[in-house]
Amino acid sequence: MSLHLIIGDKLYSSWSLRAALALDLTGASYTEELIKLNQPDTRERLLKHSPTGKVPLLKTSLEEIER
Ligand SMILES: N[C@@H](CCC(=O)N[C@@H](CS)C(=O)NCC(=O)O)C(=O)O
Repeated sequence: MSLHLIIGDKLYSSWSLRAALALDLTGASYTEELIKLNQPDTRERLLKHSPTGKVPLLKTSLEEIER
């Protein structure tokens, strides 16, 4: 199963940091995509992935998980 984690800056977004840490600890391989927060295009970029416009978002080959 493929795992693609979309996050914001880990320095500002503890939600993103927690998701990345949790995935790292599982040892699973995954790809990571950073969307810089507080930029003019942040909202537009987030909405391309997530209807809530929030990160983190984990896309798997089966489903998408927001937490
Ligand atoms: N998933 C959490 C919140 C996640 C969240 O608030 N993420 C922030 C970054 S920490 C976000 O995506 N903000 C969008 C933005 O800054 O435009 C929840 O639903 O309670």
